[in-house]
Amino acid sequence: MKNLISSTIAIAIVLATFTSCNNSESSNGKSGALSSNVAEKVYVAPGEYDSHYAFLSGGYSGNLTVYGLPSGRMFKEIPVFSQFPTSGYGYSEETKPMLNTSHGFIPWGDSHHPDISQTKGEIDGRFIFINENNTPRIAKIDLKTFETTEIIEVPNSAGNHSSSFVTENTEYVVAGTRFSVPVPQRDMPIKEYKGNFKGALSFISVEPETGNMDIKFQVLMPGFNYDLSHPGRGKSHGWFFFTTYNTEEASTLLEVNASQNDKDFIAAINWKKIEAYVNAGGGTMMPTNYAHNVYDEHTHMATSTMKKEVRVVNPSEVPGAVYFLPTPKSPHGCDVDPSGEYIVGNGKLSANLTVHSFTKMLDAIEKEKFAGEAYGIPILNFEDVLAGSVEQPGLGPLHTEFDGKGNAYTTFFISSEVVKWKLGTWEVLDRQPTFYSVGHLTIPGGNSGKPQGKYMFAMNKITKDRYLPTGPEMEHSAQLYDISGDKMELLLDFPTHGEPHYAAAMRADLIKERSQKIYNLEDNKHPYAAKTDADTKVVRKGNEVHIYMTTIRSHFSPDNIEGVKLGDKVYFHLTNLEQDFDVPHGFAVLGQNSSELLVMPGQTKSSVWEPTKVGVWPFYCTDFCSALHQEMQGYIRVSPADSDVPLKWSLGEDIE
Ligand code: K7E
Ligand code: CUA
Repeated sequence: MKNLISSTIAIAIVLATFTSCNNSESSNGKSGALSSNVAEKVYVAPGEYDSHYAFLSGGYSGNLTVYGLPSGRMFKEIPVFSQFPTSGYGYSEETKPMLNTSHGFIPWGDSHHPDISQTKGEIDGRFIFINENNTPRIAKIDLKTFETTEIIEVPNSAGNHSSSFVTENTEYVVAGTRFSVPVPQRDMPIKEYKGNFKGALSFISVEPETGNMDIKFQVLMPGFNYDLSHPGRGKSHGWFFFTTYNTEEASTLLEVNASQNDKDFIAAINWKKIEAYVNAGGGTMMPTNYAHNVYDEHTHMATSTMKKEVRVVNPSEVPGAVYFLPTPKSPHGCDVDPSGEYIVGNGKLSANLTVHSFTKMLDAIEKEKFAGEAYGIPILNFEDVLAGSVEQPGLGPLHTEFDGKGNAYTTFFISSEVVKWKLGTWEVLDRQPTFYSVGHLTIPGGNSGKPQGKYMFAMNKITKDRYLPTGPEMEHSAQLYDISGDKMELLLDFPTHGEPHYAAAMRADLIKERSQKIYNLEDNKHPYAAKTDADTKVVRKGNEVHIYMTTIRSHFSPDNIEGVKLGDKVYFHLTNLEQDFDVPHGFAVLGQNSSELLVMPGQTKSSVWEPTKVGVWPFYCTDFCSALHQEMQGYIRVSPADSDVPLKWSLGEDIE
């Protein structure tokens, strides 16, 4: 492997050198002219805007990062599945419920595939969804506020990887399981996996107006690994496609035992048919447990509800809804072209890239030409559904995206390159090295019927020598290419955060116009909000002390508090009275272990503090908000548990 990678790098460097010399327009044969020409293509002058947003999954950071293209500048990290002290997400009383699951409070996640909501097959920029792989969940981020507003746990799933991809009107966000498990979970010998474990494919409905998610049904499939998925679109709208591996149903040493079969499958699911069955009362309600967490932007609070049952459907109940398309060999990515006709199976261990035809698939189903069946699910003949194959395009294909002009772009992990090829003729048109070992790639509008051409970026697993070293670990690296011409042109390297398996990107205009500037203070329905200084107070309820506090440049109200005792649980409820764009205030008190808070204009956030020592402790604003930000501070006095210091608070006068 090491040798392979180093020789790949050597080839890559040779190729890169060759390319630069070749394209150079300068008379001295050096690449200066090329560099400045390329620099112009990614240069966004100070104060000007990027043309595209890119949302990169954070992998094991559990979050989502926001970038601008073509500059590659990072704008924001949106906390999703992980506690985030930068904003207080997952630490504040309001957001803790977002991280609740049937396994209790889980402070982290492993996110892989963001996908933007769609209307009529086009990206609409309303919401972005992302999966959590480890403790299966799907999150929704509202692109008006760039806040995570909903997280739903996915029961009966394990390794929620073939997720989260949306259908062309966002009817569903779909979540498939990578690991099959006993369904329902129970104590049983691992060696009885084969034939007994199940793979749940979950169809989570998205309410058109509100975006509210609900698990409509789960299809309980044979115990394979469901790796990636994509929706049908256009003519194949109503179907969903999942790659599988480990059709051998091995439970140990999968690197050998799951690579035995010459072909695994792409599972084709006619979800419209199953939906109709379910709407007519079909399926079975199965007792289970999963959390559904919703953030309300008026109360500024999240609530977590435990759901008790889920509807499951066995494929045998709905004849004609599920088929298997033989696909060589342990396919990873499952990608559908913008027309909906071609389904690309990226066989990791296959020499050729296999492309299936949706039309041929329907035809073979119509004629009932089956090669056999697996657990009652018909298997189609490979030759009957094959549209064509790209012959020996590279080594280790992982993922494919499309430019909407009839071209496809596939990443090759082992040969470290992106290969452009033509749909229909299957000829290779171009190849460009990546640095190094590319995983996913993204074209804006990638998972839609209307890709938004021009740029493609590759997300690479190994960074090595691309930047100044930062110790043994380097952040992963992305490479931006211009794909508007016949040949791909490398424009830019930029570092990414965590492991950005996949990214969703789109033109900036739609999101930019809808972006919210403040929360309206009048609409604030938080039960502990103080909307004017007159509403501020301190209330004791047994050993709980609730401080209703406001912030405005440049003070807290109140800023002197006495009467708190050891053993008290002190809740600071901060309402930011500002109504100007981008003027948050922060809050932190000495010894606080629940993280600071960053409170947006018009918002209320709460932090709990359990003082451990008697004394007079300062609190301050953590965000440099004005020329007098350093003056934005106060004191809270903590007395012994048996003290009789009365509860008092003030601003601008001494507590007497
Ligand atoms: Cu990294 Cu899509 Cu999780 Cu391939 S996956 S690389
Ligand atoms: Cu408010 Cu600094």
